[in-house]
Amino acid sequence: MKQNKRSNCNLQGNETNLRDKIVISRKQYQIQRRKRSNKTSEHPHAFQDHFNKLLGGIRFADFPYMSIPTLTSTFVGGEMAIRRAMSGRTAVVGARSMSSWWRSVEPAPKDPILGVTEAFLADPNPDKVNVGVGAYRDDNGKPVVLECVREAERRIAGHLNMEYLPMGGSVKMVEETLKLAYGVNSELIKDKRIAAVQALSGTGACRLFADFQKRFRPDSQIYIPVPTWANHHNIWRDAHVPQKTYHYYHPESRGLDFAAMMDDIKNAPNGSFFLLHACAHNPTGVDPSEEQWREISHEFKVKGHFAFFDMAYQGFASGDPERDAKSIRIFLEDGHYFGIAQSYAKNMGLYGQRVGCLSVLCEDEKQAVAVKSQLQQLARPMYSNPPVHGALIVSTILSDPDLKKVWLKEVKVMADRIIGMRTALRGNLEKLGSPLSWQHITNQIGMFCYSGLTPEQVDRLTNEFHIYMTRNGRISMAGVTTGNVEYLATAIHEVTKSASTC
Ligand code: PLA
Repeated sequence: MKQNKRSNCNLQGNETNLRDKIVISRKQYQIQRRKRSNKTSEHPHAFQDHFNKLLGGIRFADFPYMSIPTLTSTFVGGEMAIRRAMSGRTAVVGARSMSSWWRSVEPAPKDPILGVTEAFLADPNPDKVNVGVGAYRDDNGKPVVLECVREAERRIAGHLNMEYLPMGGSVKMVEETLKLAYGVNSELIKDKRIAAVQALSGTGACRLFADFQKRFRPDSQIYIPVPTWANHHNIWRDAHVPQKTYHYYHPESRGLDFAAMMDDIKNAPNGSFFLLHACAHNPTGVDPSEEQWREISHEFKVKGHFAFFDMAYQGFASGDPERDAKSIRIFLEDGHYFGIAQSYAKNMGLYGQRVGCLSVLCEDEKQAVAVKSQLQQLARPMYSNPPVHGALIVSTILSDPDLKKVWLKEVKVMADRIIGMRTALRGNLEKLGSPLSWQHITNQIGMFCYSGLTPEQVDRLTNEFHIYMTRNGRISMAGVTTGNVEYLATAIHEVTKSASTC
């Protein structure tokens, strides 16, 4: 009963009335109290409980730490403020109200990518195949720890103290990371024109940038390609940056819709923010050619747009991190100011270590110092400073030329295995006599194949063949092995053979 009362109460009251009510109520309460004998032992929340009757069931016993002005402004601030206030009260609220705290919380929808992993893990079938999340597997389907990482761990072992890193993370790791994106001999790095901080992998770098964008360009929006990595939408939504989209994929040709993309770039208001995938576009596996990147860069210059590169797969497209940085180098040549999110999840296999970097190219050192300090200030109340272990692994590998060589070789092995699996998957489908064209499997690059399978076909693959992938038809090629490629091809053939196109 009490719970219903609370949830029904109208909190959007008139501020003056409410304040008056509270003040009057306090006076009445004090008078009543004085009348009582000193012997009366009062419940510590008696004063706040007195308010309950006044304000339709809100239990002020829940807010004993609040002064009257705070109480007033909180409750006239609307339901959101109430929720905030209540969520901070976990420790002192009596058990009697606890069941009502989260009554209005509905289960969140399943994540379209990580939800697939959950469903896969719950399936007891021994033949199940997971080509959902983009996590690299060896040809036996096992997760891989790179040899360079193992060696770095051996070197670190016993030498690591557990002190906090600075708010901006490991300076050494950040420096090495910038070299990968901007070039080993970049003048910009030497001139200290890049504001850069260690980030919680690629996701954290994107989010930090989105928050930075909101804080310093509060009226801006972000242009996001169609389609894109699903989490991009969540990231900019939660940073309260309005989203627009731009054309990217052309379903009929299974390639880039370059003309429509260029139109969208031209038609966007001057000085717009654009999210670009630096290489190995997720989910389509379709990247602009070098020539197209040059045209994009030129148009960005004309329009004064800001490019934010998400570079989650450097090395995974071609097998060479240098080549995969081509888009960025083209923008550098053209003198842009841009931002980059970098991640070591995929190219160093450090998924769970959450190590990455956010960088923002600035006009001069002074500006870079200011921007970096603001990025740190954004990080401080969120997670204070980033974790140390993954950063140390990265800096150990990249600052030792021999170990770096081992890494480069291993990246190439991973990319090549994926390229080999593309050929095998296409070959198997053709061998089965599929009437459809599967050329796009080998044309696309990076971790994913945007197969063209419909959500219904994907559902059949899951329900009938225990093959798990995202419902947009994205296949993580990193999960395909010589052991399961035939099974995968047979199942795909089975669900597509009567379709005119896939
Ligand atoms: N940006 C893009 C384009 C990505 O595809 C991913 C990961 C990230 C950023 C973030 O990676 P990180 O935070 O781990 O560095 N995408 C994965 C995993 C591999 C995921 O969804 O989180 C995917 O399966 O799409």
